[in-house]
Amino acid sequence: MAITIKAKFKCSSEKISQVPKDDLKDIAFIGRSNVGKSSLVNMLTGIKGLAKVSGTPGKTRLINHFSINDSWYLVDLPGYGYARVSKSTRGEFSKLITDYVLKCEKLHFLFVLVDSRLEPQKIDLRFIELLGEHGIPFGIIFTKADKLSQAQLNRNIKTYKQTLAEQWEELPPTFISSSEKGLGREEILTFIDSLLTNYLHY
Ligand SMILES: Nc1nc2c(ncn2[C@@H]2O[C@H](COP(=O)(O)OP(=O)(O)OP(=O)(O)O)[C@@H](O)[C@H]2O)c(=O)[nH]1
Ligand SMILES: [Mg+2]
Repeated sequence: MAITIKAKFKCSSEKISQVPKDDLKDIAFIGRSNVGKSSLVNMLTGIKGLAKVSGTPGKTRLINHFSINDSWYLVDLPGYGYARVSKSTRGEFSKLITDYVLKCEKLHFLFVLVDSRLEPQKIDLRFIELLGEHGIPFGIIFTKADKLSQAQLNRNIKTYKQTLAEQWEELPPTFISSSEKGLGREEILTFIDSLLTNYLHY
């Protein structure tokens, strides 16, 4: 049975001092520009056009909060790894991203999206390493699964896990998604539910 949720746009923030001040928890989505973060937000909420999607990387520039069932926030973040971001961007990850991910107390869990078609990308591995250094709880979602065969998908995920295993004793939870096909929706929403109701601790 499809899970129905009530989703509403709450606000866009250009700095972390602007994020909602209530005590609802954030479940956020990050990854390289164009990996499919905003598409996944739309697929999970079931509302096309809730988050803006574009074929051109760098579409999402702000931190976008969407309230879900009035009880938690789903957060669509700007991507990293796209060269033409603002001039004030220093280093590989923008201040907005690092401020939010490393300092924002609302953040409860972060999903890092990686393109299931590609071999492990250095920038994603460096971002994941940063999360590890700061003890940020995260999982990985392999996106755009509709674009490759089941055999190729399995091969790529196996390679990814082997790469992570070189750095990590215990692998993070992983998920497979296709926003085109609705794949992964139930599994991801059920996992989020368990995070929020404390069945799981990360
Ligand atoms: N085939 C396929 N295409 C997808 C999927 N998810 C996203 N796309 C396409 O990938 C492109 C980028 O999607 P977005 O959701 O805007 O990506 P984003 O990660 O939010 O990008 P930025 O906001 O620029 O960082 C769009 O052309 C989407 O239609 C998917 O599951 N399958
Ligand atoms: Mg986006």
